Amino acid sequence: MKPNTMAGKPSMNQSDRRAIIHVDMDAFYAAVECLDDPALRGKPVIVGGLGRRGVVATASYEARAHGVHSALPMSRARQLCPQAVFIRPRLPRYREKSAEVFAVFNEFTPLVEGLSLDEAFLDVSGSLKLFGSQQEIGRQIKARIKRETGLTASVGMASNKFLAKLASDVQKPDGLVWVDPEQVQAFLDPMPVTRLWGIGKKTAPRLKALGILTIGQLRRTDPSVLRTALGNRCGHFLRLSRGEDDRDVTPGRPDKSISHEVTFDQNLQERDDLLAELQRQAEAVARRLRKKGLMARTVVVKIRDSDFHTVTRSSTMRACSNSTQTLYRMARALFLNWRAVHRSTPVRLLGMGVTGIEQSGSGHRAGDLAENPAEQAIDRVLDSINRRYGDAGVVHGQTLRRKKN
Ligand code: DCP
Ligand code: MG
Repeated sequence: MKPNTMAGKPSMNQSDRRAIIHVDMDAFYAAVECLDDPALRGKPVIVGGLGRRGVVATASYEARAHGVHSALPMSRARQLCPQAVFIRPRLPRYREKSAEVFAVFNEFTPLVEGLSLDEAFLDVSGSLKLFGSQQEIGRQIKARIKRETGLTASVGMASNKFLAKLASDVQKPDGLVWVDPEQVQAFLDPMPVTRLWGIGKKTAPRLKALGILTIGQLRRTDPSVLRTALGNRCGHFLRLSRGEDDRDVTPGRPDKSISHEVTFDQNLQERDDLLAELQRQAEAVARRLRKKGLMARTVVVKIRDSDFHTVTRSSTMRACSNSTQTLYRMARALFLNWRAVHRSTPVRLLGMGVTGIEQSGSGHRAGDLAENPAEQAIDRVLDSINRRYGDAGVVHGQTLRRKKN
């Protein structure tokens, strides 16, 4: 990499100079099936539950050409692509291949944060002297994955997690994309605002009403105008739109706990605003659990007030869950308990997460246990829409729900 100064604004630490790589395997389950049965190669292959209420876990790119994608009901997939080969998931085999992929990662750096069986962030800042440039490392990782496992990966390389993850996606499948630190703005500006984590069903239309469709347009908008649409998270989105993201690569974290939190630009006091944020976080946490085929038993809420007092409250359920509404109801009760004794205390930071994480027996179908089937169906539909149109594109209608109650 050229020794250069960053195009973007300097941030609080030296995060801009880090070398972060995001790797995501292509059509992972389907690719493993094609590897193990060469007769499947080049054909539409659909992996998922084959029962009456089964859903698609993934589809080969040949099947995607017919509109088949993850989380689609299997009955619909059969209509769209009847000629496909339909296969029940073999999770133990995918775990085996996943371990081979992660073994490659570990040859390049100990700083590997696995997000799911087929996806990880790597911080290779400390590996540059040994292996050459970040681009050289990305190329080598991709080549070694192909050689060791017979599978293709898409690799994104950048100075932080946010940019690296976008980069791995832009040329999928078999992609290899480096975001030049001098070209961050050119890379981000044409992308739709929904690529910014947290821009969803409620915020995207508000931005559209202001004529803001792309990240570039958002970045160039006067913050005081932007605040009318984005409220308290305005600063967060502006930082992302400039390509700034200080999050560290945290090895080994995800399977012990999954959480989300946000520090507000200005302290929040309104009960409904706080609950809406909590709902958003429950949505993100539950979706991540479902994507990884996991369930959790304990819900944790974290609250920091305007005096910097931080409390965490947790509650453990009798059964595990990965349902958005179940996790939200738990988090809501914990938060309202706190609020009952802190009536008008302004909140500076709010977060929710889960611990006590277990594999869900069915792999990727939510709710082995006593969950409400209607809520499971909603989760499935939202997962499917969000997977097609970008994360956090659609969320549960907190406002509607409130009125109904
Ligand atoms: N998966 C699942 N159910 C989902 C989403 C994913 O069972 N709703 C499983 C099957 C996927 C694997 O997780 O193969 C990895 O998920 P990805 O989102 O990375 O999707 P793919 O790897 O299949 O495709 P690609 O990354 O090429 O888009
Ligand atoms: Mg993948």
